[in-house]
Amino acid sequence: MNRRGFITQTALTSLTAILGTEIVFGKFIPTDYQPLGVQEPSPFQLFEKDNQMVVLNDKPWNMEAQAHLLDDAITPNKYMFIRNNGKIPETIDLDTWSLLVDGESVGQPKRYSLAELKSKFKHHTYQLTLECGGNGRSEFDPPAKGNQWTVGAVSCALWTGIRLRDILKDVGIKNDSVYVGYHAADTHLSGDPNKEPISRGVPISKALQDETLIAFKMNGEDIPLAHGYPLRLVAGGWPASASGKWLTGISVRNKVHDGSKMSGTAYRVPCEPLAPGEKVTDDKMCIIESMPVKSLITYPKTGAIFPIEKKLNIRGHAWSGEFAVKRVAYSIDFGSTWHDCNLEDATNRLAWQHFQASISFPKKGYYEVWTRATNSQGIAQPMVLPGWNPKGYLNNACHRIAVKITA
Ligand SMILES: Nc1nc2c(c(=O)[nH]1)N[C@H]1C(S)=C(S)[C@@H](COP(=O)(O)O)O[C@H]1N2
Ligand SMILES: [Mo]
Repeated sequence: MNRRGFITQTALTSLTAILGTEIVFGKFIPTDYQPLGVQEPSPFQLFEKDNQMVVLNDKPWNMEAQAHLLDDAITPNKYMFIRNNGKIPETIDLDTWSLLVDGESVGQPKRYSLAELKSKFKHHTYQLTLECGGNGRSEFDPPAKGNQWTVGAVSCALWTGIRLRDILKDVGIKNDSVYVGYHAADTHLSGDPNKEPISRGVPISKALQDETLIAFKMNGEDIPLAHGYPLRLVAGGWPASASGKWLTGISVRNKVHDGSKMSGTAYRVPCEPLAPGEKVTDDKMCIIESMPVKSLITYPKTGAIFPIEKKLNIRGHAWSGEFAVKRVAYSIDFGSTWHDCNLEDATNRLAWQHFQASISFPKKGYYEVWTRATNSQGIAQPMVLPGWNPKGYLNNACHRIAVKITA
């Protein structure tokens, strides 16, 4: 590493040779940063092909979108990532499907049929951001086990359902309620019927928010099977693992819910920062709550080539868990200087916000466009990787795309 913390001239010369064009702001590349254009497979080679969802695992099914597929303001069903911990329920009988509300903090458990839920309570629709806690995991070093999500495990669909709060009121909950845990109809990969693949939830304060829904529609239609048909908990802005699919039960607990994947390193991060690879004991791990501030460039697709005459209009989305995003800025010089994008307000709380910017490039060559969002608390995305943690959660580094500008 040289003293300035930037890449050496020798390294820059070889990168330029690989890219076949000048890296215009190459002197600003931080040491240890590998430009996107020289990674394998090359974004410039992939650009023409590759316009599909990417399957990361088929046992269980897990697939993610590519950034450019998430260009719509509202994520269409076909571009919504799928994250399953167990096996999708095989048969769903709508006539017998029911939701049981029980737990220590409920006096008398109560069971509702689907028809009762839909007729008894008022319907609400919100656009809600759901991002997997492990989105961005593939970048961590040392690597973390699990699905190697890049940037596409995030969605912002329209969800219609009833407020969890309204049901809890109907059942009647005690003053000692602490947490709401979900139970679902998917089955454990081991085949053991007594094991739940996942049973997480949210603290009572989150459960009582206006936007926390028990949903039966996604984008105006029945929820697709992979996304939780016929009933799903949706707690926007939190790790999507809190939003139980194929919902059959809600337990109102007088302590933090202790269902499957609520302990150890599952959906938990060190309460205090760790050195990469450092060991940590369970009692020093904290449950992930509101997701961190983040942005995604959805146009252009990484690997695009543009002529220098025209300005490049970039666009994308930004979100920040429970908070609003106040600023999105872009950089074309590896983070040395930043320029504001236009940023829209969200349609409702917990929905992502759209940004655009019009960029002129000083000369032909290789560039990276980076975006960085800052939330209402003044917290901005880190330029590269944030704190290492054993399961590779919460990578909210600036989004980066590679472009070539030609004469
Ligand atoms: N019942 C059930 N709910 C679940 C899961 C699951 O495996 N089973 N996966 C969770 C996780 S980890 C995520 S990221 C989201 C993914 O939601 P999606 O597949 O609809 O995008 O669902 C959550 N809800
Ligand atoms: Mo997840």
